[in-house]
Amino acid sequence: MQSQATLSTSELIELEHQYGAHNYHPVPVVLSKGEGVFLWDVEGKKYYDFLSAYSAVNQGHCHPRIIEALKNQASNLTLTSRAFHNDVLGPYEKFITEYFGFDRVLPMNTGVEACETAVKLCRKWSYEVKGVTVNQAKIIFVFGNFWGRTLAAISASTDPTSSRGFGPYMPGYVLIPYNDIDALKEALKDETVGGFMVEPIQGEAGVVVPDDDYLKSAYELCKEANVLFIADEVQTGIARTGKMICCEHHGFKPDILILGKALSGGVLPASAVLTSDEIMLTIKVGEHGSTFGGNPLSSAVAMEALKVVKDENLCENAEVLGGIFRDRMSNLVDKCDLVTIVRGKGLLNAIVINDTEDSSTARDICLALKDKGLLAKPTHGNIIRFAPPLVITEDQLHECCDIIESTVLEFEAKM
Ligand code: IF1
Repeated sequence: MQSQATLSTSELIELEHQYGAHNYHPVPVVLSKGEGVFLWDVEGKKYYDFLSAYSAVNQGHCHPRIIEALKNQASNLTLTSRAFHNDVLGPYEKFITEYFGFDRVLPMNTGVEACETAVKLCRKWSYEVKGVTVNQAKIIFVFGNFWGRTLAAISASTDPTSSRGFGPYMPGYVLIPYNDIDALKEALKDETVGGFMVEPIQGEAGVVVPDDDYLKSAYELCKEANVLFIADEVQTGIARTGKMICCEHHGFKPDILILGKALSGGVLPASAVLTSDEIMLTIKVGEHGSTFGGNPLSSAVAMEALKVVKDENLCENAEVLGGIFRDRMSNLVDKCDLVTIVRGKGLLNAIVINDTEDSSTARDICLALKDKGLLAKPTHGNIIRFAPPLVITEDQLHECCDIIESTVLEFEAKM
């Protein structure tokens, strides 16, 4: 076998095909280096990253300060388990709760683990504080939600691709349409409901942005009904939409905040659930946990990753450059028939391709973008999500808009 360093794109893809599960259909590029907004493939070709590992690399690939924090901690202590204390967890818990303005944090690893933790907290609070009959608590989710791949998560999914063939499903879930305040009002009449869990912008569903007043109205209805508003900000959080958390755009703080992805700057898995004393302390000793949850390495990395967000003004950059991006894409909508809609907030945006969901057009455009040095991936057939690292400069953004515009126009000309 040749040394790994000299294997070609096709040889490396073949290894995955032969020895790995076939649960993905990646864009045919094999990356070997990342720095800031750039990625390089094994043949040395350079790309702009317009996916940011689904908003996990908001701070840019291999941010030097975050890598330094990783190296320093890794050479001291990586994992104690929670059977013992360590000298990083307490300072991290103080830092992150003050950073986001909550009483307490429960650290986990992946986004779905944090979301399941939020579901468990909501159920426990429903029984011990709200007084719902034990094992009868319900949680409201919305059509088009995505919060991970576990059985609890896919039990809430309305996407057959996520859920088909994995039943039976978790009970106690109520599904209502997204962005429909009357549907929520009706569902909240059920006094066994303990929580409403929602993404402020639906990422996987295709960067679906609700009406401006939807989230605040939903929050107020939940308050009136003594129901917890649970914000899944795994993808929208940590400056991605132009605020530290997307709920900030709407002037409220959720009862439970779920973070993941960019919490570690994409360096290793780190997620967190933040909430009040009343809610968090319903989970008692031995009732929840994780081998790696809150480990010294991810805690040290997460603190530095969050400091970088503020020190480099990534919220402001996302807000300003996101507006420029949508203006440029709106010009493209005016110039062609192929792109019908641009939508998003901050640097979480998407264009909708004028074709059916099952068409290959969006993927073919992404392949053409790849050839021009920009990496993006379609979501749900005819939608292309554009989410570069938040460290992108205005000049780089315009260069990327030029690439997107020329690629789409050339693609349309050939149709
Ligand atoms: C895949 C999608 C995005 C998330 C929100 C929780 C989680 C996610 C809002 C769970 C994870 C990831 C999962 C990853 C691809 C990516 C994704 F396409 F799957 F749906 F971003 F839109 N809440 N999203 O977006 O976090 O457990 O993955 O750390 O499964 O392919 P996780």
